[in-house]
Amino acid sequence: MDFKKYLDDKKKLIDQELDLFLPMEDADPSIIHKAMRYSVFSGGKRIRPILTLAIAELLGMDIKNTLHTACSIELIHTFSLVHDDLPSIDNDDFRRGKPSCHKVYGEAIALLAGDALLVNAYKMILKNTEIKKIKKKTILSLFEEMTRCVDTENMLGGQVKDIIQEKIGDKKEILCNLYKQKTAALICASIRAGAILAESTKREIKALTKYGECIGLAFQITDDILDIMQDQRNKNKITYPGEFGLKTAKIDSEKLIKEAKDALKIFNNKADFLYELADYIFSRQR
Ligand code: GRG
Repeated sequence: MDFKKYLDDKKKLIDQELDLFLPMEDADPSIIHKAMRYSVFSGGKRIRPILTLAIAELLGMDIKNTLHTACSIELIHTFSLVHDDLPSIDNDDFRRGKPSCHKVYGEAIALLAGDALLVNAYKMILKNTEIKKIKKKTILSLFEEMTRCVDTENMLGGQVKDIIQEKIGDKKEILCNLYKQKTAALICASIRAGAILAESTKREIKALTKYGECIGLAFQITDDILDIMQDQRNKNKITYPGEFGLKTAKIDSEKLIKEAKDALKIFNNKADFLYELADYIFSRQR
């Protein structure tokens, strides 16, 4: 398969759908809508929504019926980045090489734009009610999946741990738990959302969850490795390569990628994209 073309084609579909769905820039009050669109269309790779589409497609679902759910995931991702960059959290002036949302629109508007992106993620899940083929029960399961992912047991809790920097206990365990909550949870939810939409079997969802957990953890370790190699490291933060060295971080990340691929065995040769994506996560440059 042409992996790059697959990514590009799916990214276009996702961007079109997000553009159709998000309030127009001039809708009153325009400043928040400008801030939301600025953050959504600032050059993200769309890995998470592409995963939702790819899984649903793998399980036999028509891609056009998966776009609302995929875009909802991207809106949650963007909300988390806007809030993460705020001066009171990570205080990052740049995101994807461009000034971060609060640098352009101010802290108060960036905070509210993040809130609005999260609310719009839920609105987008609700849009699935317009698709006859999607059962109400499935939409409820999607709500449950997203809520569990954002809640304090996952992203919000991970973000809190990132701020308070727990020091008591086993360092590897502390860091891996934080990464699972902060980063892997949304990657895993993107995958599980595709499986939920396609009404997958328990065996399929178990295998895909394992795949998601492994690539999710590898994704954050690789992100930290790239921070060090590209000299963008936050020296106040404990990270996997910072604690255990670049070599160990690379070895452990590679092990996770292998574990992820092993989980795909039940799909025989149908999961080409997922194998390639696992390799891409480890070898990407950003
Ligand atoms: C109330 C602050 C608050 C929030 C929700 C902020 C938060 C909880 C969670 C965020 C956690 C976070 C920022 C994790 C980092 C994940 C990560 C490695 C992001 C980069 O992902 P890419 O490379 O980004 O897919 P692009 O730019 O391609 O979209």
